Amino acid sequence: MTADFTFKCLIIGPSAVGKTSLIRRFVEDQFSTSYKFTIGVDFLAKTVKFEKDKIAKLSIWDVGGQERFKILRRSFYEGAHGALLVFDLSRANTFPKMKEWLIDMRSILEEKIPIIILGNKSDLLPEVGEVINRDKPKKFAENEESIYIETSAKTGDNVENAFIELTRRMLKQNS
Ligand code: G3D
Ligand code: MG
Repeated sequence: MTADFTFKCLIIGPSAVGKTSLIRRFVEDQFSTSYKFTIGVDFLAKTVKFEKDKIAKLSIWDVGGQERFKILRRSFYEGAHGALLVFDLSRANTFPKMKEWLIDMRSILEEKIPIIILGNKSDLLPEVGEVINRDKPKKFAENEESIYIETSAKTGDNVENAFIELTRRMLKQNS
């Protein structure tokens, strides 16, 4: 089957929030703690069925540990149709850092693309408690005409939903 749409999706956010793990969970339905590959920009593709007989192909780009190499980011951002912005529910400082990523992306992309805000590692909430007031990401998402979703790459909770919701928004913007 050929894809009706092909979308470039970015996954961005500070390091160790679970970007690589989220992609792996979504694309391969796996989680492993010994899998460390992010060198440069990773790229994985997956097709998503969004209606009966309709499929979209997502190419998912992970900026990886290249926070330092600003110069590489232009080609990373360019041509993107949507982005998942990730912070870590167990580390409060990752939320403000995630916002800096959005500012960085917007400084390069002229068009306003759909974004989804992800609070990842929701499985740790019972253990670490609420280290960040979750009204904040909720409000932030509302202000950005986005939505806030809590995910766990470890258990798989909401991971597929997040990608499908982004796909839905990219379709809306591009059809
Ligand atoms: P990054 O790609 O954003 O840098 P990684 O993040 O996917 O490499 O994940 C960083 C660490 O967080 C990894 O732990 C990974 O196993 C863990 N992690 C990712 N997602 C989740 C999650 O949803 N829940 C929990 N509990 N842990 C998660 P290590 O120990 O390998 O560094
Ligand atoms: Mg990574």
